[in-house]
Order: sequence, then structure tokens, then C-alpha cells
Amino acid sequence: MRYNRRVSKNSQAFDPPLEALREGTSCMERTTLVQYIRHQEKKFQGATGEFTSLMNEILIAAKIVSCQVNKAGIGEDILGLTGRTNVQGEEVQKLDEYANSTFIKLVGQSGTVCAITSEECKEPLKIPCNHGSGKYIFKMDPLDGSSNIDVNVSIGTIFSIFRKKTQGADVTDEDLFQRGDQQVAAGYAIYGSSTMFVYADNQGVRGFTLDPELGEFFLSHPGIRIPAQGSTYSVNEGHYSKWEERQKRIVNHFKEEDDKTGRPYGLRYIGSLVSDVHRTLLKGGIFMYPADKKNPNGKLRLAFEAVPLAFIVESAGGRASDGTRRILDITPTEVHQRVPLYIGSKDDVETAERIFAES
Ligand code: AHM
Ligand code: MG
Repeated sequence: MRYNRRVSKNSQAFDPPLEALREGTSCMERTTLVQYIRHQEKKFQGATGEFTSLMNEILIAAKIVSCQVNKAGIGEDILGLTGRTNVQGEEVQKLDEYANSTFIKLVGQSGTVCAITSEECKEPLKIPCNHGSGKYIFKMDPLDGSSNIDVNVSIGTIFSIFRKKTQGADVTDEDLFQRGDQQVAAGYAIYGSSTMFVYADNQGVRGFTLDPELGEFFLSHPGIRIPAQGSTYSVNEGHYSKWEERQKRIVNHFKEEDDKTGRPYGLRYIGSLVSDVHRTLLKGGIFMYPADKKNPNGKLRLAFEAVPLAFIVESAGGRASDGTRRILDITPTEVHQRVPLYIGSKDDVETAERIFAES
């Protein structure tokens, strides 16, 4: 398009229209995730900037993975299986491996972490001091829901950050196996119809959406609060025959008619945890992955899935439980420990816990 500008001797004529700058949609008025984190850092006296640097690397890795996920199916041969299985015995997708190595490379070289644990790595990766290790521990599920990649369902990266507890260079079990309530921050990037970054710290939960043209995450969901009660339940009901009686009673409860509590609830189940929890966080309701005959401790991983998502949902006013205990009160004993998960609106999760307790 040709731009028809009249040259004027009056330099004012070339100033950007001030009104346009005041519009809320202008990128100059929107808060980026990096600005938000820097702003938080300034509130802490003596902050070194190490946490901000770590978050910067996480964001860059999320953008790189987002680009690859968006391009999956075209160009490079990135879809499909690697032919390997991970420590859980699950088949590793090429994109799983790509996301895992991207986050490990960027976060591991940032000089801000002393250890990384990942759903895709058997053992914790301890960063040696002479490679510039930092005071944080980074835990991740690099690509949750990856079995859905080939059908274009939203998938995501889930992470949590802890501070090293012990003094000295060695990373000990005390550092690696901290209770979930010791988390400094947690979040997820969801690669969906848009890429979003949901981030929780001691100031609450905020959602940032990636502007693909500017390559920047902008605040789109300030102060996320989960409704106290929802109208949907989310569970893989195909496993019904393998459930204990009390789990069947929980699901039957949400399906019963009751005008007072708005039941029956609708059923929503994507089969990609990050997407199911994202919907639950924004709209309310309950997501469950219970124990069953095949998986006596459930399927989901405590450190890589349950703990970060519990921190996010509870920071937004919700609740997360294994049926009897708050997820954030559990002290882990193994890197790849599994746990049953009930997460979502406070009232709905408490209802599930109440039915669970009535044996
Ligand atoms: P993963 O993709 O990191 O291995 O995670 C496991 C996935 C979750 O995203 C999802 O909630 C669950 O497995 C679905 O399991 P199922 O197919 O049994 O419903
Ligand atoms: Mg997962």
C-alpha cells in the first residue's frame, strides 16, 4: 500500500498520533511476561536477577518449542516416534525429545540452576559448579499430552521451580525431594489455538498470550481465579471397570440430577492433562486421574504434573488432592513417583474427597 504523506514544514505533522498510543490494544501499553517478572524482582531487596534470567530462558525455550509444534506436519520430519521408550516405558515422540533437549540446553546453560529433573530423563541432571550452576532446581514435563500431537490437540510444557535448600555444591535428596508447598513458582506453556503461558508465584496466577508476530508474551488473563464450583467433570471414564467402588461413586455423584448443586455436570475430557487443567482453571469443575487396578498410584507424575498444577490451581483459589491428602503436602521419595490426582474447583474437589473418605 502506498502511503500518501504530505511533507510539511511543521515537524508536529509527523508525530505519531497520540490518541493511537493511548489505545489499550497498543503493544506499548501491554505488559509482557518479562516486564512482569522484572517488576516482581524489584520488590525483593537484594534480588540478584538470577530468577529473572532463569524465567527468560524458560520463555525462550517455550517459544522455540511453540514454533516447532506449530510447524509439525510440514517441512522438517518432526512428527512421529523416535523408536525409543522412556523411563516410564512410554514411547518417546520426536517432539518429546526436541522439547526436552531445548529446555535442558537453555535452562541448563543459564547459570541459574543446579539441577534439572525431567519426565523424559531417568536420573536428575546435576549441573557441576565449574559449569556455573545456580541456586534453583528446575523440574519439567517437557511435552505433556504428546500422544495427541498427530491429531492436533493442544499440548504443553509444565514446570516448577524450587530453591536449593542445602548449603554447598552437592545437590542432595533434601534439595530434590522438597514438598510441593516449597515451590517458588510454577507454570505451563500451552501450545493450542494460541500459545499461552500461565504463571503462578506468591502473587497469584496470570496468563500471557504469545503474539506470534512480535514473538512476545503479553498479559491477557490478569489475576486468574478458579470458580469455587464448576459444572463439568473430567476423567477417562473408559477405565470405569478398573476403578474402586468409591471412585465409581464420585463419578456417579457428578452425573446425578440435583437442581440445588446444578448436577448433572457435563463431561469434558481431552486426554491432554495441560489442556484439561487449563479449561478447569478458567471455567471451574474437577479433573480426576484416579488410581485403578492397573495403576495403583494413578498414572500422572507427582513432580512433573501434579505438584506444579496443584500450585497453580491452589494459587488461583482451587484445590488439588490425591483423594485424602493435599498434593502440596506430599513429600516425594522418588523422581518419577506417580500419584492419583483430583484437581479443580475447591467445592468440587472437597466433594470428591468426602465421597472418597466414605468407604
Ligand atoms: P504424558 O503425555 O506426559 O505422558 O502425560 C500423560 C497424559 C496426560 O496428559 C493425560 O492427562 C493422560 O496421559 C491421559 O491418559 P489416558 O489416555 O489414560 O486418559
Ligand atoms: Mg505429562
